[in-house]
Amino acid sequence: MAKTIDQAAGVSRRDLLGTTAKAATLAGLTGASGFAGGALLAPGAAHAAAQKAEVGPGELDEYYVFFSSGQSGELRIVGLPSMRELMRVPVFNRCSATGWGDTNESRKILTEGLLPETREYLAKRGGVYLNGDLHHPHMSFTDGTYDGRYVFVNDKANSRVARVRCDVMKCDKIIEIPNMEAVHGLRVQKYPRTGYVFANGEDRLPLPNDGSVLDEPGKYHGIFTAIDGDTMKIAWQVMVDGNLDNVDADYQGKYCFSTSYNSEGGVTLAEMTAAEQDWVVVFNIARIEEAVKKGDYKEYNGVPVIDGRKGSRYTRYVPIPNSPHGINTAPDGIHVVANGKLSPTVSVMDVRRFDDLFEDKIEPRGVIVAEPELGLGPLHTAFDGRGNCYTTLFIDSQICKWNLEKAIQKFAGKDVDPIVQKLDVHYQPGHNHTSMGQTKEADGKWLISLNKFSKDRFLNVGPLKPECDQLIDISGDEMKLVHDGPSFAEPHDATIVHRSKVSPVHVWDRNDPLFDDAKKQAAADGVVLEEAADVIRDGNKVRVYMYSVAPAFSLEKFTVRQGDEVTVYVTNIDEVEDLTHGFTLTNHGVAMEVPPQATASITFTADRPGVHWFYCQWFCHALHMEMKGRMLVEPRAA
Ligand code: CUK
Ligand code: CUA
Repeated sequence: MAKTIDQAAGVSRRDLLGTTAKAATLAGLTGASGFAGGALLAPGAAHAAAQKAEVGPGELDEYYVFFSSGQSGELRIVGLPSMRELMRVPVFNRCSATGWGDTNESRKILTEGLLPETREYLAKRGGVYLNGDLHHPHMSFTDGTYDGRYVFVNDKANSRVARVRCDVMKCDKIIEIPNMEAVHGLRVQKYPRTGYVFANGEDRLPLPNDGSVLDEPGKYHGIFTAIDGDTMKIAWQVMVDGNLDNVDADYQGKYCFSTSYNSEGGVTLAEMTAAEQDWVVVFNIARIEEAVKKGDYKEYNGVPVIDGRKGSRYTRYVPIPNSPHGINTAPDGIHVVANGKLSPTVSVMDVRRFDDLFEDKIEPRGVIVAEPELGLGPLHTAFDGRGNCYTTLFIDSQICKWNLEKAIQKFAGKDVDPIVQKLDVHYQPGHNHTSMGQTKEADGKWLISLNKFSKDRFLNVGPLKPECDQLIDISGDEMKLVHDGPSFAEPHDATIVHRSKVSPVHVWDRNDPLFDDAKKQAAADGVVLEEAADVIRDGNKVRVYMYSVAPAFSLEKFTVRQGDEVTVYVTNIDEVEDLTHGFTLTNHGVAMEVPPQATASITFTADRPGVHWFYCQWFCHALHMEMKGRMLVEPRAA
């Protein structure tokens, strides 16, 4: 692929890119920001290369990218290499289009996994959280690669973990994690399968956090959580020292490991960054499972919590220079890169040494096999499957490509330079990702850099700017920037999955468990959802059943009394792909998506006497504008 483009672009473009790379390297050495290097990128070069990433009208992308959206709280699906946004999957946010957060089906998912005290708190706030901070989307694995079942995501804002079904691309489970606050790092077990979903509790808290301990930071703990991805129940937790940041797992199914900052146990910025070294905590999964079996734990909120603080047999603490952030297992299944953040280095651990580490045959630092100095602010590392690593340098605004083998040689004392190339990105990258690069099937074709600042890269839209996600071709010897993509707040992380791994359905299955509650209620009311045009009164509760088929609802009108609690069930009996209907009731804040062969329901109080129209808000037919009906609300007797 790269060959074709090189030929098309000719030698002069290659020379230009060479110049850019050199300038970028210099900029990196002086610690200058990316502006100068960016300006050097010849417009012709960018243009010629961009053709390669273009996916023509009607053509399909080769990869799905599951993008997080940070404080927007949703999951986004983007096609790669086109970088076209294909879908938004609401998870922790309220979605106006789909009714997520308001339909009965979504509210059940949003509330059933909450702790009792959270439910009590939310009773005064509408019953559900409307915000979330979704950082880390990761697909389930079988045998070291993606299996297309689920994408798991975290919510840093309200301490939750959620699961998205990849057959329908909808969230089906959300659980709140007890005993910790701020779920940050999230990754999944790669082998033999997922299995466990690992989630880091970032902020330290007293345990139990019931007010008996307040301003005594010495009594706060970090908590690491393992969730069973099949049942979405918490399997176990481990109490640790320090703040847990990011997490990853090995390809052997034996260990997982978290970067940790604030080994100081401080609560202010100065305290948290005082020490020269923090650590990576390595968790021994077999020993922890054994502890759960033997009962070597304390139970808090129904969860076994194992003591994994320094000195415990369940964990090891590997010293790493100041405040490591990202942690990434290489596709070779052997090496794990912890990224320095406040240190210009990354630390490479060899997982084959972890057995010795746990048997105390080597010192904790004995697992380190390389520690190359890459530049300022290393945050996350991606891999191409050919022995190269790509590390984001937040402060330098660059991606540093470096060779793993050379870094190991250098650490052993050989005079080699592991750095291959530095490429300016725009600006301040956080995560970066390679195609299939977090699996043993890394294919080394594409890299995306998720940049926190866009500054001057797009038309100015006012003080709040989009982020800038850049697509980089890594198939050749040199990294080449081919595309800038603006994105709204704030993709932190992404998972690039080859399309052969995922096969979503086209229409819903009428037997889907999502519709079970509606079916049960309908059966109790003697109603068949697919043929329904019924209004069932049950005291002051009214259940309205209708189906939709383009361009009409089965009910042209229904009548209720002021003050009734009304539940509307709509079943879309159209079988045609993409023929989604909706149900919006004007002046009631009621709206929901009803895709083909699905049932959706929503409950509200009919407190406004008079005539209110409901309509289909998904443009479904030439007579879509006429797809509507009336709710007649009889005034309360005086
Ligand atoms: S963290 Cu955001 S840049 Cu939450 Cu994955 Cu590193
Ligand atoms: Cu149905 Cu528009």
